[in-house]
Amino acid sequence: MKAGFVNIIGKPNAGKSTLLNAFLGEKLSIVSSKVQTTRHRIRAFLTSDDYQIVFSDTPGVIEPKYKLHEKMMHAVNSSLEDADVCLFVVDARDSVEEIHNLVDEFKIKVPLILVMNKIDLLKTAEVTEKEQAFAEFKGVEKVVKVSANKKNNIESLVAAIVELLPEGEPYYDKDELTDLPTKFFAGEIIREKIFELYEEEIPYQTTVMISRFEEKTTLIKIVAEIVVQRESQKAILLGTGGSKIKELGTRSRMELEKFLDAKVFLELFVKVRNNWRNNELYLKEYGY
Ligand SMILES: Nc1nc2c(ncn2[C@@H]2O[C@H](COP(=O)(O)OP(=O)(O)OP(=O)(O)O)[C@@H](O)[C@H]2O)c(=O)[nH]1
Ligand SMILES: [Mg+2]
Repeated sequence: MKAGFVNIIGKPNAGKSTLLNAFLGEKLSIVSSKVQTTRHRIRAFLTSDDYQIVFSDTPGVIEPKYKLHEKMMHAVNSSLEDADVCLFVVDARDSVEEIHNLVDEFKIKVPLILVMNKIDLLKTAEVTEKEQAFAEFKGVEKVVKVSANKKNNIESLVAAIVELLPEGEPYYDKDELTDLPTKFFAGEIIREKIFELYEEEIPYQTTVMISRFEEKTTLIKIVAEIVVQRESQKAILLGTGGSKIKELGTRSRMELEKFLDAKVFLELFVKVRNNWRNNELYLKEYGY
C-alpha cells in the first residue's frame, strides 16, 4: 500500500480546485473564473485498494495585501511542511520565465510534479514546446499535461503521484472524503455563488458564516450570514428591492441541495463588519 500527502499549489486561477475535484470525481472545492477563490487549505482523500492520497488544495500564491491574505498564504506554507509530493499547477498559457521564478522561489524540498493544466486552450505544438521547457526546470521530477475541467489525462497524473509516494498504511478510513465539516462546504458554496454573481471587489470584500445548520426529518435548515466591510457593499449585495440577494439565495440553495442530496431551506442575512479582512478577531470568528 502507498500512502501520503500531496499538496496542490500554484498561481491563482491555475485550476487547482478544478483539479482536486477531477481527482475525486466530485465537486468539493469551489471554482470560479475569478482569482483568489480558495481561501483555506482543503484536504480531501482519494483511496483505492493500492493507495491513499491525502490531497491539499490551497489558495493561489499572492503577495499579501491585508491580514486575510496573510492567513491564506499561511495555508499554502503550512501545506508544504508535511508534503510527500507537491503538484505545482500552471495554466499552460503562463510564461515559462514567470513559472521558473516561482518554482525557484518556493525551494520545494519534496518531489515536484509540474502539472500543465488547461492544455485544451493551446495548440499541440505550443503545448509540446512548453512541456520541454518546463521539464528542464531544476527540481521538477516530471511534467504531466492535463485538462482538469475536461478530466483529461487525470489517471496518468494519479499514476505519476502514486509512483512517488512512500509505502505506508492509510491515514483515513476508505469511506472518508475529507476531514472538513459539511457546514464548512455549505459556506463555501454560498461564497462560490457570490463569486459568480457579483463583480469587481464585492467577492473579495465578503465572507460567509453559517450560523445554523439543522438536519430535520424532511429538510436541512441553513442560516448564513454574509459579512461585508462597509454599508455601501451591503446595498450592492441586496440589489434593487432585494432582487440580487434573492437570486443569490436561489442559486445557493440549488447547489446546496445537489451537494447535500437533500431539500434545503436557506436563509441569508447581510452584516456589516467594519474592515473585517484586517481584524484578527473577526478573521478568527470566520474561520481564517
Ligand atoms: N479551459 C480550461 N479551463 C479550466 C481548466 N481547469 C480549470 N479551468 C477554469 O479555470 C478557472 C479557475 O479554476 P479554479 O479551479 O477555481 O482555479 P484555482 O487555481 O483553484 O484558483 P484560486 O482558488 O483562485 O487560486 C475556472 O474558470 C475553471 O473552470 C481546464 O483544464 N481548461
Ligand atoms: Mg481554488
